[in-house]
Amino acid sequence: MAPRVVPLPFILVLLMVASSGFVSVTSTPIMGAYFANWAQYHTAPYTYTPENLAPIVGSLDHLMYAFAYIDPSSFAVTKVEPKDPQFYGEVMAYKKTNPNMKVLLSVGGWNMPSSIFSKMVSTKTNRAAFISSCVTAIKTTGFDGIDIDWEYPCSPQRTDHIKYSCAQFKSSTDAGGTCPQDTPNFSALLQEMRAAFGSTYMITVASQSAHKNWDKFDFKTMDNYIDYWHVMTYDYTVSDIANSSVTSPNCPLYSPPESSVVQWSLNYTVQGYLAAGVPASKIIIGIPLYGHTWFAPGLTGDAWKTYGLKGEIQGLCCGPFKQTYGAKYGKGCQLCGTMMVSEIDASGPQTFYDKKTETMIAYLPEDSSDGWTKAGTWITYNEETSAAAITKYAVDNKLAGVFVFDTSMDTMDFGSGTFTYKVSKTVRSVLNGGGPGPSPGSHVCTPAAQCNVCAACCKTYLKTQSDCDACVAQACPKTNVCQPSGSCTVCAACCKSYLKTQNDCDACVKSECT
Ligand SMILES: *[C@@H]1O[C@H](CO)[C@@H](O)[C@H](O)[C@H]1NC(C)=O
Ligand SMILES: *[C@@H]1O[C@H](CO)[C@@H](O)[C@H](O)[C@H]1NC(C)=O
Ligand SMILES: CC(=O)N[C@H]1CO[C@H](CO)[C@@H](O)[C@@H]1O
Repeated sequence: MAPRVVPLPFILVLLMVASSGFVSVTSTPIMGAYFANWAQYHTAPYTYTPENLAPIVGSLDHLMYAFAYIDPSSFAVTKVEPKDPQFYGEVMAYKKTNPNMKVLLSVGGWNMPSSIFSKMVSTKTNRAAFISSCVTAIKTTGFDGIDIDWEYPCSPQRTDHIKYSCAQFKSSTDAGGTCPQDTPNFSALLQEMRAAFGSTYMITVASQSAHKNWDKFDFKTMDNYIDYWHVMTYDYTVSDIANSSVTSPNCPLYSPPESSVVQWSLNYTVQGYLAAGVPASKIIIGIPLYGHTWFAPGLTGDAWKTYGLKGEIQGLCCGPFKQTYGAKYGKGCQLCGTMMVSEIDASGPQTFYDKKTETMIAYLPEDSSDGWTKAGTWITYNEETSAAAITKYAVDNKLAGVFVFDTSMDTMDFGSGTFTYKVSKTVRSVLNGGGPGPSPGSHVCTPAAQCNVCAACCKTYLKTQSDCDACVAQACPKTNVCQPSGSCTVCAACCKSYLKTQNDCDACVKSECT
């Protein structure tokens, strides 16, 4: 190749880009996860507290503790659950295991009235009260920053049905946001937060996936003050509302072709953000660890392997959700029309991977073996294959990373009652440049959705299992090599800089990587 003369301005631009930190081609993308403080109320064996985080913290860069609220009169950030102070300490203690993990306190969430946020941001005095309470919370607990989850600026009036169990509800009326003032006021909050936080503490914003809602963010201004956008790229459709009768995907990577169903997708949201000027290097996309369920009994053959099916009102949810299209609430999560990945696994449904949307469809032609989920339950969800495809999309589009919502919903080993985190570990593995983490003892080549063998063997021409096994035997190192600065050939959970010796590495692999 002839040497090329690179014009000076181009070099200057490169240097500027490199020094501003916006482009960092060598760093591994970020893996984030939300910890849910209400998962302590999941029924056994799904009960979830900070101790259950142990097998996954080694894979995480960011952990968001969800949620704290805002006191409606003082505008101070406040705890929600009685055990929060204890849990804060337990979560923070994991920084000894993974010193690089940043822990953020996430404020808001769907159940916190939008009107409180709207009022908090409306005056400089209220904002200052909130910000100083955040600084106090950070200093007293050791949080690395604050994640703002306002759902959402300019939201309409609504009634929140807060679910504690199928039988127990609290309903509160949310006056909604204030339009158009919420938009500049939110930016003002972030600007003042950044002034108070300096560069020491992080600020992230959990943001909207529908155009009509993200339009209420002043992206360009807000982006000056925040570290990352946690884009909530899920719940494109839900079933626990009165008018959602048609089966549709929860978190499709690409829009399904069926014209009767939701035409939004993760790709639509990400491309929309990019077009609106949000830098890819600040976008962290979300993968839900739960599915939405409809009741569509009597489907035979392949009839269930599609979207746009007409659901029926099953009537097995409780209270205000009884007349919605959500199928019976998950046994552990107790949420109408929702099943956690662990609950879906436990129900043992038929599954079909829909390549067009890169999501899984599941169906129960008969009552589940655990006796909970009824015949006729149709489920849309994201498991390992889907998570790998979405994570690969994040990598290919040079996004900042991926987060999961939430850790309590990932896979479990029901025998031992421990969480196995198969979906989260897949995300980590693909972010690290590998395929999904190896399932014990088997090499599975599914190149289209990444494969769970070493990167050298993720080749599309490896069509059969025996080709795959042969490639693995030849190309993939047989010993566990920890090279955290480059790529290591062990599962992501063991790629830690403090694993200095081969023995430490092998011991970690033995305990963490199956
Ligand atoms: C249900 O109604 C809400 C409120 O009118 C509307 O925004 C939403 O698009 C409707 N959903 C469906 C699936 O028709
Ligand atoms: C992704 O979104 C962009 C922008 O909306 C669109 O042009 C493109 O076709 C989408 N990709 C797929 C595979 O649907
Ligand atoms: C910066 C800004 O636009 N502030 C507005 C916040 O909202 C209040 C009322 O809701 C307005 O009076 C402010 O002008």
